[in-house]
Amino acid sequence: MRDYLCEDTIAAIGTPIGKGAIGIVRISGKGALQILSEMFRTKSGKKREKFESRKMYYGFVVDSSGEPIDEVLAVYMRAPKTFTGEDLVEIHSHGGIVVVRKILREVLKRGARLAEPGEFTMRAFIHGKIDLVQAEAINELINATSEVSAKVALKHLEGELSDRIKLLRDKLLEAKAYIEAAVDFPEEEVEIIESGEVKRRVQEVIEGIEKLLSTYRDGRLIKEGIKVAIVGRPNVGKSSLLNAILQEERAIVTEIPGTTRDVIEETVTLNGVPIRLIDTAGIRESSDVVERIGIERSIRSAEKADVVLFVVDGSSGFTQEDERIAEILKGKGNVILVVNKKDLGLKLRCSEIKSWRCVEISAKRGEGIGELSREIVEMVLLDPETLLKGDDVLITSERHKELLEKAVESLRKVIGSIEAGFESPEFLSMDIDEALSALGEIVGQVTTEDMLDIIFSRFCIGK
Ligand SMILES: Nc1nc2c(ncn2[C@@H]2O[C@H](COP(=O)(O)OP(=O)(O)OP(=O)(O)O)[C@@H](O)[C@H]2O)c(=O)[nH]1
Ligand SMILES: [Mg+2]
Repeated sequence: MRDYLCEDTIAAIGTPIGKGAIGIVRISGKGALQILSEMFRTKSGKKREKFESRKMYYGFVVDSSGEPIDEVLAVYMRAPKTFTGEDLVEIHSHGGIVVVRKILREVLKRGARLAEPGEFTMRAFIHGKIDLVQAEAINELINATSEVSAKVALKHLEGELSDRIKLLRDKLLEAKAYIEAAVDFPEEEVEIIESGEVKRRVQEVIEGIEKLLSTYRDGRLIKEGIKVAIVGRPNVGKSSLLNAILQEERAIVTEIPGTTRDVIEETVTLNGVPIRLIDTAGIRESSDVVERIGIERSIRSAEKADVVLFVVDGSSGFTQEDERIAEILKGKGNVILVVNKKDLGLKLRCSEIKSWRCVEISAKRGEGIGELSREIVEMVLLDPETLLKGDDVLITSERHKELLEKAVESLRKVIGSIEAGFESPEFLSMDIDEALSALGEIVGQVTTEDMLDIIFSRFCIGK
């Protein structure tokens, strides 16, 4: 159970479990220093009376019977100038599962509790070290799979999105002050509301929020990766294309039609942008139950994808089976026709294709893959160059998007009421409060335990 009052001392392993040069156990809370003092011995085997804050100490940690567990470097950081805002201890031991776990076990025996996922970061938030957007950004940064997504997360961590939200909140508070004046001076009420000051400010906030909302599509693509589904009839070279892009033999390739039965997903970075590549079962009429399930999944993948690579075997032209797949993909604006097997000579050329973007490739020889990558990134209108350099703050979280939408909705009501000229200032004020509270929830000025639970349970233990 998470402790929102932060009364107990928490501990966890902060490094990945496995072999490594060093492993780190972190302890946060009132008991951290006491635990370190009990476990730590100097090189000559003596207990240490005093630990200065932010100083590394070399020595040993011992178990309850005084047996050494490992040679370590340990640091104590005094509250409140620490990540969590509490007393924080780190014990750096040799990496590897046995030693680090043993140290953690000893720490727990001495009164610490195993931290829940994200609990260190949650304490940082509760103690006002970071706001909620920054807390979420830490997780985003840890989970970033591409340079661009790491960069966007870092901007959030540095507070750029939080600042933007704060600015919008401040402007709304100004608008609210006008409304409150109208409540306090009823005889001037009409004049105050009609002066346009409230409306102008609310309108500006709506525009600011809408600008942020318009970045969500790019933000989501960057964070989650562009979903690219490879579909087509059997044997056209879909799995070969997956392998060519990944530059490894990930999927089984054979000359037997119907080789791929299930959906295979792999992540790769193309031009700095994360891509989730999805290889699917070849689509055809089939009486085989397993294959039919696979085909249904192929069609579903195509429906859910940001980009669909419709692969055909250019050496045999556009067949009836291809026609049927084209029928399924009709009307979708995100399809790239991939004419494969160029090395065998093509009966179908991209110059004949009007309705789709088209690229000629040889998956077997790895030809045309660069051009195809560019087409994919271009299709979703992401420009990696600008994204990496750009100063724009992008929103990447669905939670933020929903709250921003909620705020805009309330503010539109305010504008509507002012224009209709019949709402009393108290009602206007209530709608502005709703918007303020939605914006407040983004940065964590307004929170509930449930909400924190959902957010922090997505973190790993030890962060
Ligand atoms: N010459 C040539 N052969 C290719 C090319 N791409 C794929 N092939 C061959 O085509 C056959 C089928 O390739 P796969 O990649 O398994 O085709 P698939 O579309 O995944 O097939 P299913 O999984 O059955 O739907 C294999 O024998 C490949 O070696 C290419 O660019 N040129
Ligand atoms: Mg295949």
